[in-house]
Amino acid sequence: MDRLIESLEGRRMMSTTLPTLDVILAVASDGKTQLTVNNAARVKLQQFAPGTVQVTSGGAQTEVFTGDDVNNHGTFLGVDRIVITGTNGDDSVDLNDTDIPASISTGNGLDTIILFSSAPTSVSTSGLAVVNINGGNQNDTIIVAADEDNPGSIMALINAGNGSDIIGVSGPISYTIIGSHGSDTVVIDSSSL
Ligand SMILES: [Ca+2]
Repeated sequence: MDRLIESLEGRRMMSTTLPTLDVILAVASDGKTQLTVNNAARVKLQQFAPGTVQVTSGGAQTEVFTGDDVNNHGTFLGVDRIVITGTNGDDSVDLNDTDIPASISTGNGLDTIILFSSAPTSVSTSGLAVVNINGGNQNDTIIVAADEDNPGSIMALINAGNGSDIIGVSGPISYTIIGSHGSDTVVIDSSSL
């Protein structure tokens, strides 16, 4: 029991150094319902198909949480677009199931961006989801993976920015990679393209 308490205290101390996550759902000037996530130092977004998680009406559902249940930021309905902005520190951004167009910018720092499409029957009224990723300066790790059963669902525009970046692409994805300055490592799993 003593060891469990020590472990929890350690996690709490680490979280105090992170900036406050800022999550806003609002209708943008173009009429799209935009989910904005600012100060995304350590954030994970998971989209579920309608009806799978406490949904009472149709439309896209996105759950946003920081990876710690204590900081669960809830479920958001009717999201047309996701805009994620990190910090100038080291960010970790996970976006799962990406049939909603998204933009991810993580600024400076050693950032890790993981994009994974996991829903074989994801609902999309707009066709291809276009995901813009901008890793910013310094050494970033960017992974984009699509589910084998969900071909053509992601079109990724990856700008790794300066620094020695690691970029991985896997699955049936349309992608464009801009490495910018620095010695980048690009790994393409083309077996399923
Ligand atoms: Ca950053």
